[in-house]
Amino acid sequence: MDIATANAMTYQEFMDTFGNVVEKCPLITAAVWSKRPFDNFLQLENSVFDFIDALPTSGKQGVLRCHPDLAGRELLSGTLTAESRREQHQAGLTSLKPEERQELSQLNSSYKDKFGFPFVICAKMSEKGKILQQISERVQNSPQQELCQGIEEVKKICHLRLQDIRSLATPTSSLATPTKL
Ligand code: 2AL
Repeated sequence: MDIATANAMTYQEFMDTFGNVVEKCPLITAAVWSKRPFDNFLQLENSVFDFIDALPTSGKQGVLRCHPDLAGRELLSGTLTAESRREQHQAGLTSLKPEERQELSQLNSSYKDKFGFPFVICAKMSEKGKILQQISERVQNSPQQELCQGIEEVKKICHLRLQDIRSLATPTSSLATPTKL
């Protein structure tokens, strides 16, 4: 897809395409729509990041809370978003051994008890061993460090989701010249 196609989208098309670039935070996409036209995808991405950066602490915590646990309840019940399912699958979290799942579940709980939001990491840039190591280490951090780190991970996830959308073929329907009868 090219940026001209994104710029030409109606609000609904834009939401259907970009609504989940930040997990379960369509409000961010809805706000960014009014920044069109974008010169390029980097500018679109930066508009998302600027919105997140401008949020107060409670808003950033809210963004983190919209993320499902890794290998958590939603994965087991099949209720993850399509993007999240692909990411968790790619990191090997859909094929954990029972003892690995239990370890991650305990670490997820300890992390949430301490910080009040879930552990967030860009799963596509990690694999299960690294994720277990990272959560064990990051649970020792301060709340401020983890708020910043978690938001950095949200941005990495968003960057890769935007890349996936960009690599989609430009829909021919929006470019096609109407057939003359
Ligand atoms: C996720 C997710 O759903 N996808 C990803 O990369 N990370 N969740 C999380 N808690 O880190």
